[in-house]
Amino acid sequence: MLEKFSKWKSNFTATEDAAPGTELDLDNIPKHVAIIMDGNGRWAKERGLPRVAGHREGMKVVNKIVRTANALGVEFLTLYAFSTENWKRPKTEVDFLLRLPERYLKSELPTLISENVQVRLMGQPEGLPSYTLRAVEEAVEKTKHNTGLVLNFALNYGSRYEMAEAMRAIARKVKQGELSVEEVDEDLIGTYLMSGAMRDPDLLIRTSGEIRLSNFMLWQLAYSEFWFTDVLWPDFEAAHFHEAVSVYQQRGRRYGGI
Ligand code: V07
Repeated sequence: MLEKFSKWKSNFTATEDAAPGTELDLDNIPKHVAIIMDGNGRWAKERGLPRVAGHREGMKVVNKIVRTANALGVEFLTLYAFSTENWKRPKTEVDFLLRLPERYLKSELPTLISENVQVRLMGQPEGLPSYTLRAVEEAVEKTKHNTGLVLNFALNYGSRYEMAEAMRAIARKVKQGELSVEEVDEDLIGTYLMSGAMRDPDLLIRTSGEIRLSNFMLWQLAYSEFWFTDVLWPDFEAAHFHEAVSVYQQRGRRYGGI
């Protein structure tokens, strides 16, 4: 089924509709999309605003993209919200960032619930302030039976740490005789990662022109398509998401089955 994207088009503003003629194959939507939401600080700097103003604006975009992904039928959306490296930033910025989950959920949790979204957390809970954890855990709890889009927030997440933790857990099992060395294969390692039973991302999006992974889902992104854009995260629109999906589908059509 190749369907012109007119059904949702009417909901978009002129600026959002910046990819004219984008046709999306609704039978080939990437099931898991992961996003590195970069460029909030630069967006603010360009406007003479404090960095935190960019983060606040970026939070509004999260909302928009959750809606877009859900409408397209994406099953998993993983958002890199706070990395283990982000602790190096000025304390005022870190404090502001770690208040955002609470702020976001205060206004959006009822909508997420009514839209059948399931919230999940990926990262080290230890080290996060109690107000951050409390807010996210409440959202996880209240949406755990929802069957729609899985909205997976990477918070205090680092991929190498995640892999080291998995190795330690596996080594412990082997040492205790609960697991044989031969049983340690790629599938088993995958289940020990924080992404657990989630399928690997089909598509990675990174905004703001940086072409690197920055310790994000190194294992899980082994076979994913990557799409990079210079657009800063606060300027990211539904049309950019559509463009990424469109590029993903073209790549699939070109190389699939060869
Ligand atoms: C954060 C806004 C998006 C751009 C990237 C950095 C700033 C939403 C959340 C969030 C996290 C967990 C949750 C609900 C919402 C968030 C942080 C930063 C730390 F359950 N946006 N956002 N968390 N930014």
